[in-house]
Amino acid sequence: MSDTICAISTAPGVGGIAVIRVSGPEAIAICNTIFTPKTQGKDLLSQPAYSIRFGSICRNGELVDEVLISLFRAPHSFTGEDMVEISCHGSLFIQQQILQLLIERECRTALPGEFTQRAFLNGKMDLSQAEAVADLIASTSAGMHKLALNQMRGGFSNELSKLRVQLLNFTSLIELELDFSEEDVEFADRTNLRLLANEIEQLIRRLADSFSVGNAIKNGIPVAIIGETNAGKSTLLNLLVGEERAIVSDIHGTTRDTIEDTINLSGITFRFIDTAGIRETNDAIENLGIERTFSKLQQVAIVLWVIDITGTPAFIDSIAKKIVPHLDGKKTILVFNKSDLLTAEELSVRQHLLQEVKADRLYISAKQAANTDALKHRLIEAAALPNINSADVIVTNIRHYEALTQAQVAILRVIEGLSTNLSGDFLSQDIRECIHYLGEITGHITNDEILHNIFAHFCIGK
Ligand SMILES: Nc1nc2c(ncn2[C@@H]2O[C@H](COP(=O)(O)OP(=O)(O)OP(=O)(O)O)[C@@H](O)[C@H]2O)c(=O)[nH]1
Ligand SMILES: [Mg+2]
Repeated sequence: MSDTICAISTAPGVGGIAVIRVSGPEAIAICNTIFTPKTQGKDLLSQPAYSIRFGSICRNGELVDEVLISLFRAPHSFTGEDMVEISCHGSLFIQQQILQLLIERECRTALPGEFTQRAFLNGKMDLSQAEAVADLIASTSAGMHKLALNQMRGGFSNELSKLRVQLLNFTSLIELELDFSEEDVEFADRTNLRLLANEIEQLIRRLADSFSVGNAIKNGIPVAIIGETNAGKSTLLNLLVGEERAIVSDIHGTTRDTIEDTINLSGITFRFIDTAGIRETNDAIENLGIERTFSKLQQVAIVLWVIDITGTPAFIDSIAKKIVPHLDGKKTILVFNKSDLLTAEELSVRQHLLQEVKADRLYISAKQAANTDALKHRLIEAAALPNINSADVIVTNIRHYEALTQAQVAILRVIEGLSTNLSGDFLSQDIRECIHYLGEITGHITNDEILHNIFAHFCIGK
């Protein structure tokens, strides 16, 4: 890791200023060769850490820009290495010229996430904290922001690390017993081990359970828009997300595949899923779409069931027979659409439709955007996410969730093994497995593939 890397860290394009970051053993020396300080003699080599210097950068004798240089010295920097941040004017041309100068002086352009990867490898943060940096940058709602911030500041990984170390101590003791197996000694106190295993199991369970909330906050609460063909589902999706995401037509069976888009309502992210309308059809592709509708339905907690209110009661009942069995345990909102086509009197006659279905009901016109604010209100109520405060630990990352699930299986085997007096060698195997999965979360256990997958999704310059 001896090379020095550089990248433009501000968003691509023109801005008021841009920041170019340089990190590595030669960062200060290289930047010193392109920088002329305003005050003579104040070169970068003599610049103290955490200070800013004003000066100019020239290329081939021509002034490129006047810049500010912030300087950090290892190990007290983001990456843990010597670092320089060049703040220049935000012209694309200036940014490219400075980058070019750095590359000519043996700086290498950084890979996505490479600064953060170095921070991780230099022990400045653990892996789950590094991942939180990416989440923080990507956060678009108050909830996502808070969760990412918690995780970046240590979140649950500190706690997991401590328990992991305690487990490691126990396995070493148990493994030591194996060396003295003739003598029937017990170095590892089984009562304490049982207490620790229970504590770990409870923590893992709490973290794994928090994933459904964490995932909803991070990726949006999934809401399926379902119903008969031509009911106006795609019209409603377009209206909710504020753009023409799905094709709308008066032909039955227009939507064949699921279409998803997210919006933010009152700080909550919703992920709406428009689906293929339900009807009897011989069209193979449409039938695949309908199958997909039902499988999507399984994955959501909230359902918007759209009904063309001008349909006959018999028809509406026939569709209900197909849909109702799939609504168990879901928050359902019956959305009677196309109410613009009926008079108030006709509407009131239809109040009894689907009375037997346990759901909220609303009369709207998706086409005329009538009563849709009420619908948004109901959605916010239905979402009812717990308020997160800064002490809450909530898992948002599927990689962590999967590792937690595996760790839980292992620790449950340890608990079981302790109660059946399982021999030390088997016990230590299960403990080691749990240690392994906990280590995957914090980054004590990694391999190049995991690291690559994580950091490849970062922006360049972070
Ligand atoms: N009058 C009226 N027409 C509507 C309303 N909502 C949708 N429509 C019309 O109903 C037709 C079907 O709308 P879509 O949104 O494509 O219906 P869909 O439920 O997505 O249909 P499929 O994709 O075929 O399942 C279109 O011609 C829409 O313009 C409404 O509130 N009032
Ligand atoms: Mg549609």
